[in-house]
Amino acid sequence: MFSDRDEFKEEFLKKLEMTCGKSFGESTERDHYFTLGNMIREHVSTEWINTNERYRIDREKQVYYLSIEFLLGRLLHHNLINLGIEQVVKEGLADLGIDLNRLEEIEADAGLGNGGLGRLAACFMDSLASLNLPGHGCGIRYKHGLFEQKIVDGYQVELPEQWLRNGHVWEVRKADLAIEVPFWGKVETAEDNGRLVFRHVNAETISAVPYDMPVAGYKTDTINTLRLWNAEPSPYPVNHDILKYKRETESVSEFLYPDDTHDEGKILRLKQQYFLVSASIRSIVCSYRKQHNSLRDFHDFVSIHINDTHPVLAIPELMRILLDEEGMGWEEAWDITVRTIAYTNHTTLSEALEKWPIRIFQPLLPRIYMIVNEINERFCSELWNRYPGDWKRIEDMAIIAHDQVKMAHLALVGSSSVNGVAALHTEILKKREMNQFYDIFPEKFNNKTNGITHRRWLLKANPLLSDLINEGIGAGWIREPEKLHELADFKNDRVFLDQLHQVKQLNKERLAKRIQEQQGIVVDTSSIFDIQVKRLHAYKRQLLNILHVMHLYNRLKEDSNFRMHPRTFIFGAKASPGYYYAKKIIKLINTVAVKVNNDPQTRDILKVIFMENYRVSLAEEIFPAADISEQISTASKEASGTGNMKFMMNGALTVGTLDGANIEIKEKAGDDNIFIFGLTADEVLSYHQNGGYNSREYYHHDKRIRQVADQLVNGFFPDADDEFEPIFDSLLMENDQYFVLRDFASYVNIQKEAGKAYEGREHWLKMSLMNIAGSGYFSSDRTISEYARDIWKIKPAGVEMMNK
Ligand code: HBZ
Repeated sequence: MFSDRDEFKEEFLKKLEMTCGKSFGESTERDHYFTLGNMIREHVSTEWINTNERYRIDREKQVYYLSIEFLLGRLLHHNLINLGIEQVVKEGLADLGIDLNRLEEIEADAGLGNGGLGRLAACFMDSLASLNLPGHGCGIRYKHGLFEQKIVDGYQVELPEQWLRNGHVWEVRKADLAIEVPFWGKVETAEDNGRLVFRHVNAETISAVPYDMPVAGYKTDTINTLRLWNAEPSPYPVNHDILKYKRETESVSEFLYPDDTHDEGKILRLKQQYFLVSASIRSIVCSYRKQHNSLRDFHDFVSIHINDTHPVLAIPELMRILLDEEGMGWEEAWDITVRTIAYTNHTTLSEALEKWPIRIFQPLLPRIYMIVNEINERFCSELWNRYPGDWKRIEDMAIIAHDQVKMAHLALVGSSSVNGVAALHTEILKKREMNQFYDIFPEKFNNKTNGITHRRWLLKANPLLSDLINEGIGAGWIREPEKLHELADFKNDRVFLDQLHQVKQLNKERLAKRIQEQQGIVVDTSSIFDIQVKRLHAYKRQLLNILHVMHLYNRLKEDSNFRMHPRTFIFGAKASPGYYYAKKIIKLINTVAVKVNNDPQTRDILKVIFMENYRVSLAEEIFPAADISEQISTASKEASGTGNMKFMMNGALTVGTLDGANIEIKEKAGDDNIFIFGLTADEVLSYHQNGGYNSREYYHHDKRIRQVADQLVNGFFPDADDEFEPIFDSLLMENDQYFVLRDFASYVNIQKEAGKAYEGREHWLKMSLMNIAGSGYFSSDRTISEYARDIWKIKPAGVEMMNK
């Protein structure tokens, strides 16, 4: 690429003049950002082409990861690191008086996702390329990513997000590869040589235009592709109201659905899903056909992974191609389809299980509906043979029942692998949620505990800690994250622990500076930074956290002997715009913040900060600054969590329930290096089964609970009126579905223990170090290696690793 900084500078200045038409003297920071971005993308294009050529010639099996969300964040710095040119570029720019960090701030986050599921897809892209695996992403190029959150008078206000406003340097539009996706119309059946043929006629088509982004692996030659589809009017419209047609067409890739684990059931959502699936599968098949004469061995060369059920129409779409275009018989087509598709489940919350009314599905996707119907009929007849007379079971398991298409059932039947995202989650799928399917397809079920890319979440986000680790154990952990284990050797090394402390302090100062700039609030960096950042959802129990803060406030006000180490409670969370209860919790957190932060008696000890517009780039500043990581979901409800891993890797100690991947974090960090509290998943599930929990008992018997619950409604917050009544009611009138009051006492105790532990500084640092040392397992490189070995059966391509 650039052999030295002088070569870089020369090229940069030349490129700046060419792309911006300005002299260096006249140019702005934005010009610098775009020049640099374009330069890098052009530089990778040779390797990008080579990678594709290699894949074509070697005919190695390819995997395609279909996801309705890719939560990428910023790409400039990440790409510089992976391409191994960060240093040269940084120094070259510095010579020109340009600060790379400032250029980085210009880039808008690509926020094409809501939370965990979308960010996981982005981490997977990085690991696939870094492990030289032939794996590509397929998604939608939403014009507006997840809404921008403003907090106005304590309330969340949503603004449309505009990441494409200034263009996007990383993408390449490939208009010649556009695919026409048909909707509506009807299916005509005819006979051809004794065979039925189906034709979808009078359809309204939408053009899917691919925008490709290069995905560069860490210091390797592999450049994979993330293909995002843009919806545009077709050149062959049938609808004569052109303006209406254009508007309707473009709306398909206009907005990301801002619901996290709620099924909105909108027709546009189903359109988006088929749009993604049809364009992706057809482009996969198209490139496959260039190398193979028939699709008979498709499954030996292609694996298609569906990220939750949103892309599940990949199953009938592949069937359609094999049946209608390739002329295969049902059995053969079905065998190939099932062997090609693998499915990951990300949640057991029933409200997130996608179901589509037939009255929407059938007219929108007439041929696909016919195929789903046939899949259902064949499946039900197999069930009938297996469980003769057991109507109830067949009704429960059917893909189509009660006038609805159940997308999870389609995924379970039409794929060869079904995985959960943490050990506990997979067990719950097998034993409970999907038990009936596990009975008949036990071989399909497997666990793949989630991971995060340590290159973004440690190497990039926390350069100070990365340098310290390099000094201690060398840089081998960047390629082999399990090597972080070697840090355990330093657990009694005072000098090393002291340096670890200094790194944490500097990261806390960086975050404190941002808080002061944005909110004008000064936070004490010697206080404990206790952080909960994630989507706002009742099961994640931000409410438990803020009720605990209210309790501490009460103690400080009422008991002059009460002592605690000063704490800064930091929250970051977006609530789905239609999720009334979640928005109430945001208002509550902000209301508590105003009260606590302005009380001269408490404000030096307690601070509450709500950070606006939580997103990937902000997360990168938050994780490195945390002392305590809040992972306090009701046990059994959080499938895995991945924020928990990001905190751990940056040396924060977890206060958490035995839920999702917290259980595995405990194993890897060691039982003594984590603060566990609350009901277990079995206890929660048995409460659900047998009744038995009565939240009012806890209210009546624990005066700490009574006090904080009453404060929601008794005028404690002077301007709140009846604002928080719905929260009070959820706890006491609706019997506290998420066991907030049940776990309250246990939470208060563990928090007290954590606070005390923090004061034993050396021991705390040792615990923190053991968390970092145990975090290598949670690299998405490990996760992806397991998917590659067990599910996709793909091998790394033989390429040169850069020796940098
Ligand atoms: O996926 C999250 C889980 O809540 C989290 O525990 C896990 O770590 C993460 C990655 O595996 N889930 C989501 O972000 N979203 C959904 O699960 C979802 C499922 C169906 C929907 C909408 C959202 O219709």
